[in-house]
Amino acid sequence: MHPKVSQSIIDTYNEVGVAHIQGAVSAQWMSAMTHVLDSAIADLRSGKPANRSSTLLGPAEFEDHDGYIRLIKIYWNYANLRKVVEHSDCPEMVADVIGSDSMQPWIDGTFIKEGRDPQTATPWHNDECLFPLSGQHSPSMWIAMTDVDHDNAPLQTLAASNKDKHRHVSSWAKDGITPPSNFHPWRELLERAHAPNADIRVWTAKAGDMLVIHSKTIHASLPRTTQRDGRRIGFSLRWIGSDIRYEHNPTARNPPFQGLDAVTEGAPIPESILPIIWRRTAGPP
Ligand SMILES: O=C(O)CCC(=O)C(=O)O
Repeated sequence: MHPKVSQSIIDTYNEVGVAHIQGAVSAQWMSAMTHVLDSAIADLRSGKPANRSSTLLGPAEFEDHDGYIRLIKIYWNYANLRKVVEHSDCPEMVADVIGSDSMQPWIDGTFIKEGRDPQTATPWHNDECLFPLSGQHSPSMWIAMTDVDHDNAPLQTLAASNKDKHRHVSSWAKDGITPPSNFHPWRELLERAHAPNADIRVWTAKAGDMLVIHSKTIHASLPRTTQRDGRRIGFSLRWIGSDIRYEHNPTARNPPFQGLDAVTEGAPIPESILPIIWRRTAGPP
C-alpha cells in the first residue's frame, strides 16, 4: 500500500464516502500543475485552440465570470497536464483507497474561486447521476491546490450517501424520459442534504491534500467568504477502476462513450478509449 494511505483513511472512505490524504502531492507538483492550468486559462481567454490529442471527450468547457472559473476536460486537451498526473503517485493512492487493480483517467474539472460572490459555492450534487457506468470504482480525486480553510470554499459532503443503493435523476437529465426504477428524483437528494439532521462533513484542507470522493457521495462547496486576497483552486479528476463496466444511462443528455463500437454494454471501458495508466503488480512472495 502507498505509504500515504492508511487503513483508517480507507475505513473512512468506506464509511462516509470521502478519504482525506494529507500532503498527497508536493509543492513542486502543485507548481507544475498550477502553471499548466494557468496557461490553459490564458489560452481559453484569448480564444487559442487547445493542443488536443483526443476527440473522444471533445473540447474543453470554460466558465469564467464574477471570480468563478470552471474548467472541464483539460486533461485530454493538454499533454502537459497528463504528464503531471501520470508522473505522480496519484493513481496508486486513489487505487489503494478504492481497492482497484487498474486506473484509467477520465474527466477532469478545475474549480477556481477568487471573489466573495455567494455564487462561488458549488451546488449539491453527486457525480454518478449522469455516468454510464456500473461498479464502485469511479471516484473523483480532488486536490486542494491552495489552502482551503472554512472561509475559502471547502467541500462539504453528506456522510454515508456513498452507500445509497439507488441513483438520482440529475437536474441536467434529458427531458421526457422515464427513468429506470432505481433512479430517484433530484429533489430527494436536495432534501436529504438540507435536512436539519443531515450529517454534513466539511473538508478543510491544506494545499497538497487529496480528497477521494466516491461517485455516489452527495457533495457541494461552501462559498468563498474570506476577506483575504488570493484564490481557491481545486483540481479534480474522475477515474475508472477495475470493477467498472459500461452501463447505458438513459437519463444522460450527452452520454459519454455512446456510439463507440469499442464500448460494449457490461464490459470494461476499453484501453483503446481510455488508456490504463497504472496497474497493481504482485508484491514479493
Ligand atoms: O471544487 C469545487 O467547488 C467542486 C468540486 C466538485 O464538485 C467535483 O469535482 O465534483
